[in-house]
Amino acid sequence: MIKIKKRWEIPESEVTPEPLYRRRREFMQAAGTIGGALLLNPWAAAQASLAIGDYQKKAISVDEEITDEADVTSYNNFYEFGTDKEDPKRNSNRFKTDDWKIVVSGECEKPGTYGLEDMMKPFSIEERIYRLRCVEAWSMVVPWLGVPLASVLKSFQPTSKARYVGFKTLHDPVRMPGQQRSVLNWPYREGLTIAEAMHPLTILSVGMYGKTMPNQNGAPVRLVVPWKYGFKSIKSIVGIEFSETQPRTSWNIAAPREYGFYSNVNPEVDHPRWSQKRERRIGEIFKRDTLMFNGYAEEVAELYDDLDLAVNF
Ligand SMILES: Nc1nc2c(c(=O)[nH]1)N[C@H]1C(S)=C(S)[C@@H](COP(=O)(O)O)O[C@H]1N2
Ligand SMILES: [Mo]
Repeated sequence: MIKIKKRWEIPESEVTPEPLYRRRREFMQAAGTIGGALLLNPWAAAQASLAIGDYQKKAISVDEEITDEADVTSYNNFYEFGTDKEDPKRNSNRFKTDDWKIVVSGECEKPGTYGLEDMMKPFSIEERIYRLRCVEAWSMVVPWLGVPLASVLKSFQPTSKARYVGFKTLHDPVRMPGQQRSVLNWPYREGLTIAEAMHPLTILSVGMYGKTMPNQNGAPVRLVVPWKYGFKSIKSIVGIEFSETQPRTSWNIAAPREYGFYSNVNPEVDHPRWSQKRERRIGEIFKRDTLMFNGYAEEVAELYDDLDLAVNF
């Protein structure tokens, strides 16, 4: 059977740390020998080997070099742990994400409270590796581990009234000390149209660099929406709500003139206070041109055929 790869997918052998890859092959062989009847939870298996697998930067880039892991995990925006780029790493080291629950509500047939592991159980390791560009004033290329958000959302059976999906971060000022100050209207909220949420490039991510998600990057589960500015990729998700009307989003509430609902990467539309034409790739000295939809126009431009992107920024 020949599987045609989408251009953002990377062969698993190229991004999987060697020990994990070998263990997975052994696991597959073991599963094969007893007729595939092995009742091993692939999610648990992935977690176990990911914890062991020391990511070796073996990941050969398909078209762009992966950003240094140390940079991606030490230069962060995560206001729940402070507003400086160095704060999230420093202030999140004791954040516990055991027994994580997600409340699913609104326009769907299967609302309820789901444990993260149960939610992820149906998905195999093969679905979990993506290397995507992410962009803001800085940009990076990260090997995310995750599943298409669409696969997860479909399991909740959205109704025909579900035109949007809203997301919420944990609100717990004790565990997330940054929430003791009202720099944003807590909890952090984000949203997507149902078409954006169902797009195969929208990822529900549980890890990076062959490991479980570091706290500062949004443990235990976050969105990755690679054709949008970074703030759309909400971290530490505890709520998913299907709705008929457009959900409110934190940055739009905070500064509606500066941050619209769509927030697609668009070098042609300036932020009111700065140009969005160029970006600095972390680890590089010179800036580079920012691409329309962060280089994913081929995949996502059709979602916006009917929209004036200067108005719907
Ligand atoms: N809950 C929550 N999610 C969040 C943020 C935040 O402050 N809180 N910051 C956003 C912003 S502004 C960016 S640029 C990205 C940064 O993700 P990274 O630290 O993994 O690079 O996370 C986004 N998700
Ligand atoms: Mo950001």
